Amino acid sequence: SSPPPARSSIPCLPQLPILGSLPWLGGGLPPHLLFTKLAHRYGSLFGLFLGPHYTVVVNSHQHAKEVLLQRGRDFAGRPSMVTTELLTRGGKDIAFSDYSPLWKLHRRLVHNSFTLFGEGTSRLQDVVFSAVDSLCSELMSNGSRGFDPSAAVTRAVTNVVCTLVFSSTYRHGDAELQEVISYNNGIVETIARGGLVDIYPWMKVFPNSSLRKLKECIAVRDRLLTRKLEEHKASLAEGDPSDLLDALLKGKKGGPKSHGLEGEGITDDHVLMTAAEAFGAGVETTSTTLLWILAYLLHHPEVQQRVQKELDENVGADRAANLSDRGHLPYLDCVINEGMRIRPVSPVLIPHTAMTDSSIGGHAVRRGTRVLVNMWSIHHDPQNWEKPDLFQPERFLDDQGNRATPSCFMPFGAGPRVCVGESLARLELFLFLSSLLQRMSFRLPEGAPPPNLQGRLGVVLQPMPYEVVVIPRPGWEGGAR
Ligand code: HEM
Ligand code: PLO
Repeated sequence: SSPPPARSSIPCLPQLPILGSLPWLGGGLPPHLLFTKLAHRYGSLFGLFLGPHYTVVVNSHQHAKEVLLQRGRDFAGRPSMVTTELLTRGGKDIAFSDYSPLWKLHRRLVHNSFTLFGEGTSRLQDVVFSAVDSLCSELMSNGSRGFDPSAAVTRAVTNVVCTLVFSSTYRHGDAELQEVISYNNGIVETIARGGLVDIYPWMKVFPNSSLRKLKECIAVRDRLLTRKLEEHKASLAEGDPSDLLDALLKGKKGGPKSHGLEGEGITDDHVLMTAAEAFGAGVETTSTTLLWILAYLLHHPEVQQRVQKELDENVGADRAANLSDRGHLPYLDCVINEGMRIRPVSPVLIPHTAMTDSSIGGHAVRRGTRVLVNMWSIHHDPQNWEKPDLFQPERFLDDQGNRATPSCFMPFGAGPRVCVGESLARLELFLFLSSLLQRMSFRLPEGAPPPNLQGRLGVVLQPMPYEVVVIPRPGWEGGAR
């Protein structure tokens, strides 16, 4: 119905009706690797048809900056997808909702609430500390036995998010906590098996059983969150909000009228979807990043030792590291950055769309075009990084030993759609890793192979399961101080 998109001179893969470029995509590679390979053949900026949808793929950091920053507004739209429409009640969330004045207001409200609860306050730190204490004792309870750390890490991160969103803290084995974890796992398994880019929509007919499971998990999620929401409404008091739900309920009262918006503005549905998304985004990404970093530390014991030396020299063993130590722990920051560079959990970000006619690299791009930013290829481009496939945290230090962050490092995206949880995530990563490495060392179990680093793409890029042995460091045998 709509006119064919202007392809101008962006090189484009061949296409057939209905199938689009599918026959030329080869078999099986996940999108970030497939696009990196195609970029060698077609150039770093190329187009293809995903079914009927003309899609431009950006593989260089210059073009990524145009799309995300310089013309960020033009490309701040999101395409509509069947599964995410279900997940978000038709886009009443932040991440999958198309650009609109209401989305902007909503995003700002969420951002302000995060600032209130996380960034810069000691509250988040206390919340993380208590989660870290139980994580440490849980990890150490395995003695010298090898075990898969992922369940414990997920539980700890989930606990942090539960406290921030609705002020609940759970003990190990709590039924409600288990419910949150299991519905979340169910959604993760069914929503996007090969990333958020549906490359093979025509072959991979979404099986009915998956759709049923997705709907069931969403129903469990909604029941739990609705209950929390009602409790919060009933107890909403004057004064400072005590968690994200409180803050959203209060912010919502500011109302759309005062912002000159038509319609109903921010509704209960929006509040609910935001809470749900804070969980999904907060848990999957942060726990996966932690597991990637642990996997690399098992491959590089010398890096682990250097972090521990930095902690010993700047914090000591008498107290837990805290946020005020961050400035004195540059190497730990480098390890975190290098982990997110070499294995970005969201390797092609979330799909963007052009909201108006615009351009990339001087080539015209029509309104409605989908744009994928391949952060994987930017983070592995030998023009940006020396030996990009090696794990070398020092690359984030300059000659004087100070932190240096190259502008082609964008694990959280950039511009109007940049991750709203970035500071929260960085805080959590810092506090979790500093506490863990201060208290214990991670080793491979006797005779076990080091973790497979290839990764598998679900809704995020995850490491394959692996096992560790933890060894308490002197003074921390009991897990906590
Ligand atoms: C979006 C990365 C943690 C909430 C994104 C995007 C990336 C990203 C790449 C998409 C940017 C784009 O499409 O251009 C990460 C990483 C994290 C992390 C690497 C941790 C290591 C979090 C946390 C939260 C969060 C802790 C919230 C509690 C969101 C939301 C969006 C988003 C709501 C959608 C923003 C929008 O579309 O406007 N994140 N994220 N993220 N993230 Fe994160
Ligand atoms: C994870 C499962 C949850 O139940 C729902 C959910 C909400 C937000 C999504 C998240 C899932 C996966 C990771 C996403 C996040 C938004 C940003 C984040 C896609 C599907 C990124 C960029 O990785």
